[in-house]
Amino acid sequence: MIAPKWWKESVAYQIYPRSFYDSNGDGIGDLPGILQKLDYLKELGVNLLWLNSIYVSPDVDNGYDISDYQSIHPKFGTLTDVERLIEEVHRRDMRIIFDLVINHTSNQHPWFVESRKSRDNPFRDFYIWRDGKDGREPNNWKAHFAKSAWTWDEQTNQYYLNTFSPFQPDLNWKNPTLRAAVHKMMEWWLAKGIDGFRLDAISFISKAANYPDHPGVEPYIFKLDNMMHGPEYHFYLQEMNQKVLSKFDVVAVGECINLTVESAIEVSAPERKELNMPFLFEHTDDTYRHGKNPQRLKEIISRWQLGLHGKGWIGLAFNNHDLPRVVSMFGDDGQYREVSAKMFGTLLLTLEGTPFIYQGEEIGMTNVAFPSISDYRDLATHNLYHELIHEKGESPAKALAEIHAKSRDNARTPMQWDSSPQAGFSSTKPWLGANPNYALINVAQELENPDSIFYYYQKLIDFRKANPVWVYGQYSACLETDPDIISYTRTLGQDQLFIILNCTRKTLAFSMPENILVAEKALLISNYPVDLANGMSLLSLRPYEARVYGLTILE
Ligand code: TEU
Ligand code: CA
Repeated sequence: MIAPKWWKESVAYQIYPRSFYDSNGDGIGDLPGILQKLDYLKELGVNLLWLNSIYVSPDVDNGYDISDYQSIHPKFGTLTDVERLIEEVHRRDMRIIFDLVINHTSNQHPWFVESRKSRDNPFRDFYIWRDGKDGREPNNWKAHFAKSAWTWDEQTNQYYLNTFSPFQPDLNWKNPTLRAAVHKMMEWWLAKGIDGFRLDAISFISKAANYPDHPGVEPYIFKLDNMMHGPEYHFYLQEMNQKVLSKFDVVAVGECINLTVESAIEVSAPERKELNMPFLFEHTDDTYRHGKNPQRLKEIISRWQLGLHGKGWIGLAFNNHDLPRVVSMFGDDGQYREVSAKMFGTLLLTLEGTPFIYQGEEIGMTNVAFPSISDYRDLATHNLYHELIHEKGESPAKALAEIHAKSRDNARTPMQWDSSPQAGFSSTKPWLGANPNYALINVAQELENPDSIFYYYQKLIDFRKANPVWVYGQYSACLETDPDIISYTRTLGQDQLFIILNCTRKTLAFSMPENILVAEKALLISNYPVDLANGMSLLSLRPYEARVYGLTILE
């Protein structure tokens, strides 16, 4: 039996505040806007909110370059707004976790301003400074959003390490004074009543000893191996747990990179006292890089469900603020948008692991295709466009097509509330254009349609909150050899779910697994009308058809 925990039983919802709801007409989502939409989230049924970074920041990377961890960027509101939001969330029996970006700060953080002043400044060792080697950077590491992971600083004639961009210098976690300062800040937030953190890019806080070159010949190489999971990684997580997290009833969700089942167990096994769960990314990494492939998806899902059960825990998501929209990347955002959105919602909410719904996923929001690169705001998007054209020699048209498929701005267009101008998100031009399809895809429309994606998610969430087998049931794969169908059971005591999902736009016949005796009356939820008279035969699935049956195992 898996130890019951509130964060295992929660259904989470990720809010990207700057795109959620603009309450004061400046084109940017804000905290009072979230407050005004709490009842919408309560109606959906989610009970754990994750807010992306809202701290003071020069906003080079949309708040992932923090210059004050304990103040709120004025565009989002004030600390009083935060305290009010925490209170209102708790009053609705919901919980709220904040982002924690502690692998790096902004280059305008006072710590870095001091650190770069002189080599003997008290804050020098809050960051990672190195001499060049043979007149070049200390090694050949490439950054996520820039050519090199090292930036030359003229004030003291040394390089500093920046895993992401020159505006985001990496903190030096080897320095116990730095770690203590981070712990103190974390405790300050937890004392305000938030229910935990999502730890941004946490894998990178420990690098390979002495920052070795990546093997290879190009001047800069983007391989993550040496940049993360270094020798002190688990010590830092155990120390953080022991000094901060263990003092509160909170959840710590790690944005951990390149995980295996084994390394996920290492960070989430309760007896290791590190994090509560990492996010699963293997499925989104695979589809992002190699395109849709139900067979690979089902292999990944199965391996993780079977490998983690009873050993560790995982956060599940099919999209977030860094990824394309699930219905575009995994499903079909054209003819089968609604049924494929519901199908992937069924997959998300019937697996073991805490499900994270990303804002707009519950109404089937899609990727956007802006006509020009100048319509995009994301630092990574502009960096990718530049690299595609100037390093890979691609045409602007081909580069823009790649941007359409992969840009992080696909997930950051304003939440589509209704069909009024700017999708009802703001009374003025938003910081990032609204997806033109907001006239057809919006919350108002969904709330009027009893068969909407919203109400389908609401039903799945209700089932999950009411039935422990949805949370704790042992996963067992079915129809494993079928390349187009993902099917499995979840079993807890005598309760059993049988889930079957057509991951394609084809109509598929299948044979019922021999140990599954299903009567139509056992059907709990489906994304197609159940119409036995007109041919919804038990043994064939329509495009993206999803079914969940509730069974009782007779002794
Ligand atoms: O994302 C981390 C991130 O971009 C990497 O995990 C990347 O996805 C992986 O290394 C594969 O390339 C977090 C935030 O979610 C993102 O919005 C920030 O831009 C980034 O960290 C820097 O803080
Ligand atoms: Ca605003």
